[in-house]
Amino acid sequence: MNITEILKSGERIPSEMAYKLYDLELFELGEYAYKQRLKRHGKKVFFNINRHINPTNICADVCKFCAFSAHRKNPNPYKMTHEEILKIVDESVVNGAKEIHIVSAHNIEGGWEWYLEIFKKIKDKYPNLHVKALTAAEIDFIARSCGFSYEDVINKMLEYGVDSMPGGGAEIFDETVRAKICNGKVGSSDWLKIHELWHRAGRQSNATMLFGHIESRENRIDHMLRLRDLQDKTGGFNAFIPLVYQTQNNFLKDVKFLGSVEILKTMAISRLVLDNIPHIKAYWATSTLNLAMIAQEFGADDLDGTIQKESIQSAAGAKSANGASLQTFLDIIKSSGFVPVERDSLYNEIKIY
Ligand code: V47
Repeated sequence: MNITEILKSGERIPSEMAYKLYDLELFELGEYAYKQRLKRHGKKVFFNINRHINPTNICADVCKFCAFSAHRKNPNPYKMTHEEILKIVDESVVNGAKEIHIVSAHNIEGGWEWYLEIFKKIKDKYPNLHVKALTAAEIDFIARSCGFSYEDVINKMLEYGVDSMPGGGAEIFDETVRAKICNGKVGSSDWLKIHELWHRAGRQSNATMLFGHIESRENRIDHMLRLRDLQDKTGGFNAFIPLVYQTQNNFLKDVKFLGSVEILKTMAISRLVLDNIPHIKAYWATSTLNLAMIAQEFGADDLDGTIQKESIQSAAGAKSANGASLQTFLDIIKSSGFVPVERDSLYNEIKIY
């Protein structure tokens, strides 16, 4: 069978054939990806009411794509106290947040206790608030800095109340590209190993892919296939999140903005290749809300959340610093002919609007 026949059949795309997907036209890819999306989720567009908190931007690593960490293009270092974090959590709960998404830079001043004890404080005060926290990159950093095994850190996460893991730090798994863009950060096989351990502990997580910088199309397919292999083993990934690289205030030179056709092709291909991951998230902070809505017709079914405050992508040029309102989500989803569905962090439906 050739690639079009495989897509028509709806069978799994063999790994070697997945590399041919980018040769197809956007609308052909979109048609197959949309069919898959409709089969799984109908016309529902999922989102949650959440708040992102980034407790520090002082980072031991120097990822070239990052504009968030404090460096000479962003000379504004900060580190929050637990009291400051709790105050933000209090405000977020008042504003209706059901999930707190906490991701930090790599900063061991304060020890592992500073990273983990805040989760216990949040859960003691708000037992039903979902804490999505600690990327595999942070877990690797804490383990290396404190002489822990990955299992040690994961056991502490379970003890201190982390509910699920975000998908950050995956970047691009290809080792050559990785060495160029984020040398010294968690390696690809360790990123996958940490998620595997988390899944084996009975918990769920997401997986990201940062694209649109110096990676090739082949690198993206390879990234998706490595995730598909792990998901076959564990089933623990909820969502795949292709993050569109934002180009400002960082140290990756000569990168041209990808353009919507390539972004939508990548969304569609991820829906087609990742036949075992239930959700494809068009993270509106990196794609814009408009393109994230168009992506709903090219395989995606989720937008992430209202966020309230966003620091990582907006530092690099995205227009996401102040999040989006619930009403904005409802208006754009409905006017695009889809059905807004507020979900919890694990994709249980809370309200269909
Ligand atoms: O891993 C850093 C990315 C990620 C840039 O799990 C950039 O639900 C674009 O992982 N342009 C952190 N992206 C954010 C993240 C995330 C976001 C939303 C939802 C979830 C989830 C996870 O941000 C990092 C990195 O890949 N990032 N710099 C940039 N210039």
